Amino acid sequence: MANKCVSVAVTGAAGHIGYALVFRIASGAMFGPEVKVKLNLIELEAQLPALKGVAMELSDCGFKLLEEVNCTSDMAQGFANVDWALLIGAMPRKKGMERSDLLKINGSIFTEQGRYIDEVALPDVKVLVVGNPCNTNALIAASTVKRVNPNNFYAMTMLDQHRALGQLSQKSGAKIEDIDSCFIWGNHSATQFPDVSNATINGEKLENVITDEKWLRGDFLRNVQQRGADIIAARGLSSAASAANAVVDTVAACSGLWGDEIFSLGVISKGEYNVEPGIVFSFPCRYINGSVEVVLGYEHDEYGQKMMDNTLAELQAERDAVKNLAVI
Ligand code: NAX
Repeated sequence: MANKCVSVAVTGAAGHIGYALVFRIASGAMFGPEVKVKLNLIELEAQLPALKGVAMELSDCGFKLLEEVNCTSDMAQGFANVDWALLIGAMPRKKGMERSDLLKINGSIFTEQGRYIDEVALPDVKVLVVGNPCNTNALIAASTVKRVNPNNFYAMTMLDQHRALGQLSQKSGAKIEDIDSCFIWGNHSATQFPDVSNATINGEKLENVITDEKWLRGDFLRNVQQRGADIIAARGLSSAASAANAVVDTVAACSGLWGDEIFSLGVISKGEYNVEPGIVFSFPCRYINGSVEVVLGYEHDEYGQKMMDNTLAELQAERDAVKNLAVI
């Protein structure tokens, strides 16, 4: 019998990822079969009719764990008393749009959302930013808060980790469950560093199983970094189900449902691995004693350090751009 209830806000809930996500949350995939859920679905006003359709379908699923569904374009209502805020809605880059325009528009969206979350969400709310550029959007939202702990703002890189595992599994023939310790460092972008230097396959060092170093530093890297573009080229639409699955896994891992398993997550750096404090950077993380912590002790060789420096430089440039635009 479920007693506990978790309240979750989802922005962009009528979008592609939102539509692939909300049914899985309501089914219990995110918090387990013992926890009821209340969904606050937030959309732009123009999308409220479509969102109503999503709510109708949720009602038609007979989910036993679903306590309540609220649809709104009002953030004060949508973020009120939530335990989790999943920030998926964002302005996509359109043809002819400058990068600075995109950062400015998303800057104002995530500043506003951060402020509302700070005002009306539960004090220990956790926030997962998916809308791109997700690391810098998380930084923008976290920079607005006074009451909520900014360290509770995360950027999603679980999808990149899953993409890397898929590639390694296909190359080696090993099952996903037999591959360990492959993590994503840095930005959720083409500069990300999918790092296999600490990875194992069936307990054996990965580089002893996949000996094709040219592939590891070539196609593997490219396939993970460019997977989003490859999916768009194949499907004509961007990743949605796999992104939603990564949201489910990230929140589950950050809620302790993965035990002490290590996973990739963008968090505000406190200077770990010589990453400039304040940058939202993806590290190997673990849930410990009720919170998420960066796992220390991994080492990088010269190649790995170059990859780390490169992705950090991109994140610093994004941070400087939003600073120059007076977004933060
Ligand atoms: P869609 O365009 O299908 O849906 C976005 C929805 O958000 C739309 O329904 C729109 O009305 C809504 N929206 C826009 N601004 C809003 C606001 N201020 N408040 C509330 N709702 C708002 O995009 P979708 O395919 O669902 O992707 C959503 C975001 O995820 C994009 O920014 C995308 O780039 C990003 N992604 C991030 C990934 C990651 O791993 N971090 C991977 C997948 C995805 O590319």
